[in-house]
Amino acid sequence: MNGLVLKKQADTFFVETENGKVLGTTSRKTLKKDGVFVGDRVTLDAAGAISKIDKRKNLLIRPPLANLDKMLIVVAPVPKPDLYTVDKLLLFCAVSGIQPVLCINKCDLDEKYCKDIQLIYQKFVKTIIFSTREQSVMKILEEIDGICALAGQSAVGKSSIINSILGRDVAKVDTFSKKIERGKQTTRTVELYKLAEGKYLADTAGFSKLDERLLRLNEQELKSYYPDFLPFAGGCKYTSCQHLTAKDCAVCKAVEEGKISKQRYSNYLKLHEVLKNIPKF
Ligand SMILES: Nc1nc2c(ncn2[C@@H]2O[C@H](COP(=O)(O)OP(=O)(O)OP(=O)(O)O)[C@@H](O)[C@H]2O)c(=O)[nH]1
Ligand SMILES: [Mg+2]
Ligand SMILES: [Zn+2]
Repeated sequence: MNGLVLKKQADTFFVETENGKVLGTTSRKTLKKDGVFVGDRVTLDAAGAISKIDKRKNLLIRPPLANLDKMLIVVAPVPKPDLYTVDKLLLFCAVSGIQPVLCINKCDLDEKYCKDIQLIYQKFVKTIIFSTREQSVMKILEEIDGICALAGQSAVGKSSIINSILGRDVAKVDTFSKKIERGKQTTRTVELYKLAEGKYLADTAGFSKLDERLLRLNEQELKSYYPDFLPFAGGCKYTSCQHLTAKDCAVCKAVEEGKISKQRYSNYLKLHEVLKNIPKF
């Protein structure tokens, strides 16, 4: 029998089987316990234990999740958006071949602010605005296909998205914290929720650290992952231009003229500096 691993708790794996039932099971001794991940498509033996893991499309270590098709990057007016994290996540998606969607939540608080964020990103990434307190949260469901994961700062409303779509409280939400500006990291593990047939969404504790794959990136390659820079890059005097100084650089000029977001550009410089200073081996 085939199945999909939805959750791991101590030594138990919760697997959705072909007939839609969820089984709590273990893995056969021949498979290492830490070798089975949420998102794995597996075969169960006659006793119901995991005996084989299908070849993976991809595997993330932090959070531990296999076969990711899409990443939903969540931001909101509160807590104050950290767009450097958003840009790192977009870079991570580009480098890993994962499709990103920018999900701007809590539009009930400040719709204008949400639209301002949308303006920065909508030219090069699919962007939706909604609130988990309104019917508009269902826009998320349209974006989900296969295995998707929620990413973003603590307290932006990732777990609330799952609860609102399912219409019941399955994912833990922080309802008492007054410290919403910082978030309390209420969600600490990865769990895949089935929202509809073929639509799975993982609640995660976020993807805040720079992934190893990003750390291996050469700073000179960085510019090729900025789809908003590309239309202007042809105008730079040198093809090797890394868009660091205004002299002879068409990307810098576009930033000056407001055609590229200043924030995106300053985050690019920040990441460029980080990557440049990491010893490569
Ligand atoms: N006003 C408003 N508040 C919301 C909305 N969605 C979520 N919240 C609130 O935001 C707070 C944080 O929500 P969570 O769903 O726990 O956020 P999270 O992203 O899962 O946070 P972590 O698990 O800590 O990463 C809660 O108090 C929610 O009630 C929304 O659309 N509008
Ligand atoms: Mg959460
Ligand atoms: Zn340039």
